[in-house]
Amino acid sequence: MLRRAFVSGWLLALWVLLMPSVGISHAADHRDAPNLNLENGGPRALDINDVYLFRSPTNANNVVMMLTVNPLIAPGEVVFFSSTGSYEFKIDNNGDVVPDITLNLAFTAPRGGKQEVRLNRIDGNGQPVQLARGQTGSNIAIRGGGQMRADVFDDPFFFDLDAFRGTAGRNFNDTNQVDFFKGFNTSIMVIEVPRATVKGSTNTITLWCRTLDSLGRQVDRMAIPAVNTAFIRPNRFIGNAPQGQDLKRAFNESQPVNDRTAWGNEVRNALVAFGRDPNTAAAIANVVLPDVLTFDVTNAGGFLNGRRLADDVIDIELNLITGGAIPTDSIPLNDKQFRNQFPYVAAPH
Ligand SMILES: [Ca+2]
Ligand SMILES: [Ca+2]
Ligand SMILES: [Ca+2]
Ligand SMILES: [Ca+2]
Repeated sequence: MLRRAFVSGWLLALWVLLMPSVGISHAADHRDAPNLNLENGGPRALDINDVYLFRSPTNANNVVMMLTVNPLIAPGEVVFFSSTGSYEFKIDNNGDVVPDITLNLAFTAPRGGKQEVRLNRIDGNGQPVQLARGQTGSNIAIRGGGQMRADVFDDPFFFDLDAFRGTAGRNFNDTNQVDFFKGFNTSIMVIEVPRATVKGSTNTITLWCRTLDSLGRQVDRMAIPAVNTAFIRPNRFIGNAPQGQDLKRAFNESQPVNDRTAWGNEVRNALVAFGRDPNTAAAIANVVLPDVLTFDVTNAGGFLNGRRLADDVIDIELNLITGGAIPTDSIPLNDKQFRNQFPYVAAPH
């Protein structure tokens, strides 16, 4: 316990040292970069929180993919998907981390509280093929099998963020466990399709998601929880002025295929700063880079095999980063029970 207290205090001291005082909520990927920060006037609807990928519990031949955006929606707050940008699931199915299938979702401006959504599939650099079209808030059939839905739901992510940051007088050793995301909603795109429509000659695929602005520029990307938030150095600020290169933004605008070359040093250095020896740091860096979810479409297990809704990814990553010194944030599950059928996520608060 003494060791845990020491490491925790040391980790928190490091964290406080690294944190810019701009009120960013570092989490799975919620508000990960200043240009996505609502307080700075950033595009909240293009800020990715989380990506999920798992075998359908109701049909073993189906794969479920989810992308959550719009962090920290309060109950009753009316929030929409971007109608100027778009959302993409990038699937690699031949092991080179270069996407072979893109599933693109685009939304119209809201009318009467609803948006029209179109799902297009793009194979390689080919032409888009429309797979689905319908309204937010309804299940929409997908051509070739499966269904999709886009709506506001309970945020499925759970984490004692204040204890991690050492904010609100909290730490991992106190007796007050609080899920920072309890009671908050988020905007979610849920897609369930037959695995045969996304896999290649083997059963392994990788997935990452990205958001694009109105000019088609990549704004945010995410797959493994907390890679950008935990390992990439934040901006340093003098007053409100950012100093030097915005590494978190650069990470978001880069491609996973280049991750080990571009970000390997950054992640290894962060792990050494967290107290890991260089060899262990290098091994862990090769687990979290490239930042894609790797998934056997026949395997019902969870993270690091894809990511299921209930997987305690924070505990798994705390163990990985601290070598077991901090085994848990003591938040074992979401504040709402997940559904056992499509769309699997819980109704909004
Ligand atoms: Ca994000
Ligand atoms: Ca590929
Ligand atoms: Ca929740
Ligand atoms: Ca936990």
